Amino acid sequence: MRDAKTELYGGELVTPFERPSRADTVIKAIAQSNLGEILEPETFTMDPVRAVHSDDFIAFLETAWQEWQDAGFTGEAIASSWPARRMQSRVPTSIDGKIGYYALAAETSITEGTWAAVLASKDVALTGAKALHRGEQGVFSLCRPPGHHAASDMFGGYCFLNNAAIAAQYLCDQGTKRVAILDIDFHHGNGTQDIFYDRDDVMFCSLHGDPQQAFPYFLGYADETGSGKGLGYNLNYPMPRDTGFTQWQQSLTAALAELDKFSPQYLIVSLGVDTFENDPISFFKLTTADYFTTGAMIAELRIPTLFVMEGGYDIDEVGINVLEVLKGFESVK
Ligand code: Q9C
Ligand code: ZN
Repeated sequence: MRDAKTELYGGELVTPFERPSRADTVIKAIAQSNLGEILEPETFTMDPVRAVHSDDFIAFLETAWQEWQDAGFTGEAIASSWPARRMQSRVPTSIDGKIGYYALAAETSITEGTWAAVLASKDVALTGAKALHRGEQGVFSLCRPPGHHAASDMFGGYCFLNNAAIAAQYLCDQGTKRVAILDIDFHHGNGTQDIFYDRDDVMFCSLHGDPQQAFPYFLGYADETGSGKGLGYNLNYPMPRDTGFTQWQQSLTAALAELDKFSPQYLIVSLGVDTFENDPISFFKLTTADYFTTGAMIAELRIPTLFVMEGGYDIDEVGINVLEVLKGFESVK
């Protein structure tokens, strides 16, 4: 399996921040703990993926790398043209045009192993959702690539298929009436918000860097509260540069109170630890100890919870920080 070698960052192609070693350090930290059994993912059908993403988008992702090579390009597949303001948004036939149509940002390259990794990642999320549905109280799905920026027909921000949304939809498809998604990644979960914006059966709450200053820039404001019957079921808590745990925790407390009122049967946590003080691409100031407190606060809801891995790019600390969230969650009995 070949991982992407290029991310467009600051005008240069650099080694992607979202890289395979992130998962290695997380699995290593968890294996050394005694949190519980580590399971291999099962393979699921595409049905729950098709319930969240459009058929044309799925088909695009599946063949993009082959089409890029067939076009004679020698670098990794990356978008450089979009349907911007007042332009037509018909889907072109050329891969260079198509990738721009389906991209929401240009940092994320597609390469040989992308589609296989993306499929494996959603299977990891679905395996976790199935375990939750069968009665587990707490499960962690070590997904990579991450998913929360992916919308029904858009990829970007290192995300292709929305793992948390697919897991939530799977639970709905099993007859669940109310699922909540709490997104604590540094970045706003624009994809998850967009997928469930007009629904009242899946509540979405996100704590994140103010979109005026932070990716994804064009979504994540506090006045985005849902539409139609989904009005009131989307809650955003944007926070400024240098936000530390005292302020962040106030937003978490507020979000947890709203989630508690919604009374979901299952909680899915989009777990990014790029809120860490030393994260190379983010601007919050959480410490390792804060992650334990965060996990314990989430556990106080006493709702069966699936943690789905999103971001976190300080490779040396991503494992311990994720582990602390899970240990904090497990500390509440
Ligand atoms: N100057 C996740 O954490 N970076 N994705 C844009 C802007 C994209 C992060 C750079 C960051 C995506 C899952
Ligand atoms: Zn992030």
